Amino acid sequence: MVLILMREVFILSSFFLSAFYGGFLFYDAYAIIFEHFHRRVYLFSFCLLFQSSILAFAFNGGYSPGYEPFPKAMKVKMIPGQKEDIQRSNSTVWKLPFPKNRFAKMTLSSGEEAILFFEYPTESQTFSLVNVQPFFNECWVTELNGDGKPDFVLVFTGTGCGLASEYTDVIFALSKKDGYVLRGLKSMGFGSEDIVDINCDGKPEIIHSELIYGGPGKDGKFHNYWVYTFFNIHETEFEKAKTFSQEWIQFKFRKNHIPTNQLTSQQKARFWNEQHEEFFFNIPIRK
Ligand SMILES: [Ca+2]
Ligand SMILES: [Ca+2]
Repeated sequence: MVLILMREVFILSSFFLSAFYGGFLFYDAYAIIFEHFHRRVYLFSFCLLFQSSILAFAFNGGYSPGYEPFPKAMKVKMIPGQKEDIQRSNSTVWKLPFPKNRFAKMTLSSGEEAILFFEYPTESQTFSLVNVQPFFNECWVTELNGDGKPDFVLVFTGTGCGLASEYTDVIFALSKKDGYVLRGLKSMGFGSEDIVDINCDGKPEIIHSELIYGGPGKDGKFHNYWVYTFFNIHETEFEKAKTFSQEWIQFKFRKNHIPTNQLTSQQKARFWNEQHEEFFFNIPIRK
């Protein structure tokens, strides 16, 4: 009886720890072990427990450029903001420069409700950030819709370890004649390398990434894939880029930019439909 109880506790705690530390980093390896040992749950649990211990100190970020489908795409000018150091405050403030000694300011106040106060020299707007990742970690000024008025990109990250640390909520403040429109994009490991001009036509492409778990591929093994979808911005709207189709790149724990030939288009469509989450989220204006 005690043994059975210990076994159950062991299995449950392994799964729990694994989930906590973003255990799917080694999902690919597990799938192979799992199949090989005919679904022996002890071994599977042990692997989860083992990697959980390692992942307690796991890396954060930095893998994404290694899988970008167009590593030589033309860079878009992205000017980073400066984070203001505010002691003993629940606000994060980014100051963003652009020509003629002017600046924009983004202030995130988090309390019971996270509020984004957005200040451009002659305009200001307040938005309520409901269910957005908690850490306001990066901010850039750039030009995305070609109207000559600066646009802003704000990156919010979460708390997990391993791959779970790569979930980002990206807020785009897109210029219009009077004020700005905010658009929210959910992506993984979003960084300045995800805004590039792939076809060199002067219009930036926004690269969205998502991790999709594949079933058995052409080689009969299970693999995971980084799936990239491309968007252009027309005025204040995201539109799927017409020139580029979606790219699937196998996750190999080392640099890889080559689209996979492991999956058929039917398999891709199936895995995508089963797992894909919404691209966008709403950011309500606060009255
Ligand atoms: Ca603009
Ligand atoms: Ca382009």
